[in-house]
Amino acid sequence: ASMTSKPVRNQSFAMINCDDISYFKKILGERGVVLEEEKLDDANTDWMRKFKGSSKLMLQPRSTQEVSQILDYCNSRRLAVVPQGGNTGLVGGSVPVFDEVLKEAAKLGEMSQLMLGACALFDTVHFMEVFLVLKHLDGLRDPLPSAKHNFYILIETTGSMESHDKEKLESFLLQSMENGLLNDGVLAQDVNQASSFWRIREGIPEALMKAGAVYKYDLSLPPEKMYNLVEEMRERLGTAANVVAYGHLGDGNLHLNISTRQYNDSILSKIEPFVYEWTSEQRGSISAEHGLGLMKANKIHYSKSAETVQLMAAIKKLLDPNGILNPYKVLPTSILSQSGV
Ligand code: S2G
Ligand code: ZN
Repeated sequence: ASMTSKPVRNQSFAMINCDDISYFKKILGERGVVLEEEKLDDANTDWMRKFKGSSKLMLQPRSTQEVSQILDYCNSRRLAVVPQGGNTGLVGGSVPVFDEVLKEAAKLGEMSQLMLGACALFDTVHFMEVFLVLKHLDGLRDPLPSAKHNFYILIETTGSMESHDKEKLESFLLQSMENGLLNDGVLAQDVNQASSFWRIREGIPEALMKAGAVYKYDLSLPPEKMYNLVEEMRERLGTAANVVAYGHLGDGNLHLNISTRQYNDSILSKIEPFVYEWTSEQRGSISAEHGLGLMKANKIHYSKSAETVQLMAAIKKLLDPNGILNPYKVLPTSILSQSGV
């Protein structure tokens, strides 16, 4: 079901032809040029199965040199390109809108080594990840602990001395229970128990996907206001939908998920533009983690001033003068066409 009115295809973009295919085969070899319908079908469809493109070609470069040859050629031919990593995007940013050429990043040797290095760095840096699992998780009953408190918070810290971390968390837990901040708590005794806690948390989006249609809103809000929005949405939707919220408290990030059996526009009209207006009134952001993609390209004004959006379009114009890179995304089509990208 379309959740976003589709833009009009930019007619300044060329359509691929057989000369293009032969050129790409020359630089990537047969293995680097994917034309099979089934593989393309997967790459054209996003993780939520909400957004679908119609690309007829996926390229698999294995070096930054091949990437640069592809982009240079596509730019000269005005072929639009969608770079794609794991295709786990949630706002229609990772898939083509029309027949844009798909450029898969997964095969990039040195790039993935670079990324792995960055993740290793992540492990040695102090970070705290918490989340609230709010009530009304009926549809997710299976994976959740039997004791249904209203809110669950998962705290993970890491540092250079495990015993010190454990001590800190133990005293935090005891103190918080003594002063009534927490009703109950449990401390993972080893990495297996820690991962089983994460499995509960990370199972929520999966469970919601299995429960039917999900209207997802990834918002930055003042933590003290987060739950007001959940309550307001429950008020607006009543029994027509299950309002579920979780997220990253430390980042002020609420994942508001509205779950129904199937998509329908009357539910959508009760959610939008209300949820964006509400967020804007709290001076929050309509995207905290997932980006704007296609879904929120025309919503950026709820969180960014006109001057900022103009500046973003000017930078895009500088770096991508023909606007071939992942078109129709992030910025409003009106601004993109004004700046000629
Ligand atoms: C999360 C991923 C998917 C979702 O679980 O923290 O960022 O449902 C999300 O929003
Ligand atoms: Zn998240």
